[in-house]
This record gives sequence, C-alpha cells and structure tokens, in this order.
Amino acid sequence: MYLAGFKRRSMKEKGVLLFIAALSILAACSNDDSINVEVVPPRALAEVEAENDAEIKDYLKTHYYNYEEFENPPADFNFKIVLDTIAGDAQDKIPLSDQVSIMTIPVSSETFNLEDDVVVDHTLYYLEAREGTGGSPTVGDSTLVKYEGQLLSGNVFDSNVTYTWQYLPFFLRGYAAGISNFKVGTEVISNPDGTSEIIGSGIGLMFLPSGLAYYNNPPLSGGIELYDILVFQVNTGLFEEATDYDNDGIPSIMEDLNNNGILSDDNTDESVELSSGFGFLPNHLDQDDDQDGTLTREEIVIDNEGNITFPDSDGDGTPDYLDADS
Ligand SMILES: [Ca+2]
Ligand SMILES: [Ca+2]
Ligand SMILES: [Ca+2]
Ligand SMILES: [Ca+2]
Repeated sequence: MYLAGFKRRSMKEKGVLLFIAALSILAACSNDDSINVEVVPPRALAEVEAENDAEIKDYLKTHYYNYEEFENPPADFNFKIVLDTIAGDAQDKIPLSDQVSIMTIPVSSETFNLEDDVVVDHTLYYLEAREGTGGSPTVGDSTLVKYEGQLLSGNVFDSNVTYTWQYLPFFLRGYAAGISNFKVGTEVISNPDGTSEIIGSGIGLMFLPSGLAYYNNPPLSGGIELYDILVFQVNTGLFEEATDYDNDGIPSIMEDLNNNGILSDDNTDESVELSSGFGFLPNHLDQDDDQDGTLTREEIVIDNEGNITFPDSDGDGTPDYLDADS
C-alpha cells in the first residue's frame, strides 16, 4: 500500500527522517570508498506544478478511454476503464480532454517542507465513467473502494481488486479529494456462491499532479519517481457518512477547523503534545482535543436527532472542547 498521506511533521520526526535519508544514501554508496554525496534540493513547487500540468494536458489531448463500452456495455463487459492513444483506427475518438472535469486545490510549499513560503494552485483532473447511485463521501470519510494506481506510462504501481475500506485522511491528498467527487453505490447483494457485490457503484479516473501526491518523497518501492504524476482508477462502493474516526462525537470532516481539506494540520493542543513527547494527534484522531483531561465527547452536546452543539461556558469565543481552561 503506497498511499500514506502527508502530515505536518514534528521536529523530532524530521530528525528521524533525515537520519533515515542519511542511512539510505550511505547504503547506496557503501561500495564506494570515497563517498561524495551531492544533495539535490527539492524543486520549486510552482515550477513542478506547471510542468506536471502541461504533461497531464498533453496526455488528455492524445488519449481516450473506452467510453463507448461504458455507454453501451457489452454483456461480458468488466467495467474497467481502458486508456489508449488516439491514433490509427482510433483517430476519431473523443479525447479525454473533452470529457474530464477539474478541481483546483491550493497546495502550500510547507506541505513538503520546502524553503520558499508559497501556495500554488494545483489542478486535479477527474473523469466519472459511471456515476454511482448513492451519495459522495467527504475527504474525512471512510470509503469502500477498489483502486488501481498507474503512472502516465501505463505502469501499474499499486492495485486492490477487492473492495477495501479506506479512511481518506490517511491517503494522498489528491486521492482523497478526487474520490470526494465520485458517488458510491446504494446496495450490497449477496451472491449464491457466498461473495457479495455492490450495485450502482461509481467508476472514475483521476490524474494527480505530484503536488497532490508524493512530490519529492515517493515510496521506495513501486517504481514511482520524484515528481511523478499519478493516475488512479477507482470503483467507489460505499462510504460511512459523517465518519467519526476517533469516536469523540464530532465527525472527522468537522475537525478540519481551518477548512482546507487537510485534517492532519488541525491540532489544537499541539504545543502541549510536543512538549509532553507523547506524540502528535491531530484533532480528528484525538479524543481530548484540548487536552484538559475532559474528553471532547463530554464537552459537546448531541441531541436525539444527532445535532451537535458546542457550549462555550466562559464566553471567550472558543468552545469548551477546544478550550483548555473551560
Ligand atoms: Ca471525531
Ligand atoms: Ca491533539
Ligand atoms: Ca477529536
Ligand atoms: Ca475544555
């Protein structure tokens, strides 16, 4: 599984990563007596974004997918998206560029610990090959998916052919954001042979520029290179509406306090956690968000219909569950 999401790292974690990076370099050079390591600084976010975007646009103009099969599915059709070049017999096919939708996502250079303090808009391209019959998850929800990840070259680096639950905040930012555009199915049916399937699932494709994926920090295995564009085909089965991963009574998506679609950078008690040395739990993973010793669940009110209210007993504008002194 190569999809681990990014989070803002503590100094301690950065130290560990640097140490690991140093070990990797040493391992790579272990047969060479005269170690002369040239450290290449990460490239500028805006430059890579422009390069990636041009490459994706070019791909979308010169490729098509088997949309005709999706429009009139043959009896034995497996509902898999197949990409191919527009050429020869296929020269009249409609290019992907005429069929994709886009979403714009601002990415901070801080996400990748880059020196320059910039925010660069990134374009995510996605295609809904089959619309699901259910609703759409948020980036804070657990979603039941099948997926296949490949590079623009067509090389598959990861896939899961059976449905698996994914808590989207743990995955790549562009992947979670892309999935939130798709609809899921509505019904699970059991087959006589003991297997089950989901009726009406969504099938889609998305193109992630590297700033919405691994950027300069790809996994060590799988064949993903620095700044690679990733393409995911997904089949969205079901999702858990208003997923509350830490079970503190507040849906994860509502623990994205700065509303930027990244749940790992909201951590109300960060300074206390860093000084205690007991780890770093962003609010969506923290049952006591202000670390005042009273669980978040005890500091909010949920009525019989599930509506949540946030008492602010000292009237300072900060609700109790985020206020260490009330
Ligand atoms: Ca929660
Ligand atoms: Ca916390
Ligand atoms: Ca929480
Ligand atoms: Ca409190």
